[in-house]
Amino acid sequence: MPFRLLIPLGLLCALLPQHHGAPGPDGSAPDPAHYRERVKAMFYHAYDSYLENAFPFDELRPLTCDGHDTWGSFSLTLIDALDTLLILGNVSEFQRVVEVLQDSVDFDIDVNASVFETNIRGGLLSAHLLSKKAGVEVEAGWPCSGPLLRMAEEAARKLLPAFQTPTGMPYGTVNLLHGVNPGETPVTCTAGIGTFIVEFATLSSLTGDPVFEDVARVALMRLWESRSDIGLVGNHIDVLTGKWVAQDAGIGAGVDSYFEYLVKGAILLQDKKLMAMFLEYNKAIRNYTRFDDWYLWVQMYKGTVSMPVFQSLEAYWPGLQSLIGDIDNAMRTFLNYYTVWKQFGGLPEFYNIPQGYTVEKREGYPLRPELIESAMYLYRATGDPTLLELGRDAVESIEKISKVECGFATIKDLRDHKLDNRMESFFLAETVKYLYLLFDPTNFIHNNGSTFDAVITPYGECILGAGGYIFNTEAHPIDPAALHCCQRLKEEQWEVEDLMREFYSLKRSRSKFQKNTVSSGPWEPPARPGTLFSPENHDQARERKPAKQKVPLLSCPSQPFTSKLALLGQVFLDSS
Ligand code: DMJ
Repeated sequence: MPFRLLIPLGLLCALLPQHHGAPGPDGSAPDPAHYRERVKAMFYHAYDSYLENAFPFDELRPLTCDGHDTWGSFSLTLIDALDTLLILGNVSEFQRVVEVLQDSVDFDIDVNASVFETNIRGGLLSAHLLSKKAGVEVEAGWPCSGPLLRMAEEAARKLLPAFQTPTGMPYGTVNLLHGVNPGETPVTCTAGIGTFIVEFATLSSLTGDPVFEDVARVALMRLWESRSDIGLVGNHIDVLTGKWVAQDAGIGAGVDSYFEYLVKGAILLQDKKLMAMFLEYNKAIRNYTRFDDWYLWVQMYKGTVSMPVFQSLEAYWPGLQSLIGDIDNAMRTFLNYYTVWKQFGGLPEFYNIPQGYTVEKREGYPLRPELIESAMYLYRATGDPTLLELGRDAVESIEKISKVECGFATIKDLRDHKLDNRMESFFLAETVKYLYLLFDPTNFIHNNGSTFDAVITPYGECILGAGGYIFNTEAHPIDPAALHCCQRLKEEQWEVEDLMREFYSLKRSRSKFQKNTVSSGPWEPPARPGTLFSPENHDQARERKPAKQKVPLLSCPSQPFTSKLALLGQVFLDSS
């Protein structure tokens, strides 16, 4: 289905920032050194303002120069920005922040937090693994122990009650003190279920407790088993019944990082099964959703187009394609998306492809990283200077449109550059980091294995820092080598845990387990196929829900799906 883009309004061209940034010496490509400095200045403008005006709140409000809590109440921007400090070379500030976080962050709080966001935005695991490189004096036993690891583990344990469902797929929200609230919506978006394996498997490897990797794997398997006959997954699913509630299939909002984690989980864990799952999805996605190197939204059972829309969040896809070596397709899709950036000087949240214009109420650009992230990966793979040009355009645009005295503000509307009083934590965690890495070819993150650190741990010698870092979906790098540092410990502990599990499962009656399904009690292993996930148990689980909750509320962490419903009304809602 060929799409013809309409020519953008002349007015828009007048509003677009003009590029006066330094080109390369021959005038052909942007000068990386110049842009590295510009990106650093961007980071400190926002970071200093957060510390001065917003800390200890989660986020900076750049228009009113104050702060507010958004996703938790644990200084999220500071945690999210921590490893960017090291990537920018600021070891002293990294060390200072590690101290500050240990003294100030408390996860024992009566707050309803998004399970997905709390997991991905916590850069604690990465910071823990990078702390030696940053000159932090690490304790004996590191990287298998350490204060940041303990904090990451504590936060992750707070999320475990969400996985205690008949399907093993997690609720979207959990109270950090009390567990899952009674009456919590059982409808979670696909990404909110399938975006745990990178962090949770790392945590299991480092701590020796398999529970994290186990729950993440079960959730991934349940999604896989829930795909349609034509091989697609929908957008929201009921985690008690396993029934799809929103049946739009695509690669963007509500689904995105599920696909990302199949690939990254496969690479991190050298897990062929995860890669095989992704490759199967990839086939179905190409068959049903790809048109002229754009990706649309289709009905998951029929493959019919439900929304001919490109979403800003989808711009991670070319980067993901590059990770599986599909460079030609990745570049073609990247160039499609880059035309949209050029049209508006940013990526609108939704872009109607046939009309070649924004979608009503989704004209904003909250300074998202995805297109820059893809440029960074593709530049590593190809060295194509077009990718640096996107980086240059992004720096120029963001500085011109969104820079204010107290930071960088979300662009509410790319058509007139009105601003919103918000600076999401991913701006410092991802957008700035990927920009810097795009322009910094010798950054330690790009290490190709030519250097490494040998570390003596209580479990033997272990190699770290050799490169091949896997970024979680919030751009927190995980050193894959670290997963092998505590291996011996892990295997021994897992054997003991397996024995204990066997012992306790003999003692525990099934009815007692079911009664605890929505509780804040200690974590219990989720159901295996053919056990708790049976029609009989679905009915029992349903009976426990309050009667008034017949039409489940939708819960998606990064973007309320209801906005999309209101806008386009083309989502298949099945409340029968
Ligand atoms: C980030 O929080 C993560 O990348 C997430 O997966 C979705 N996108 C936002 C930034 O756009």
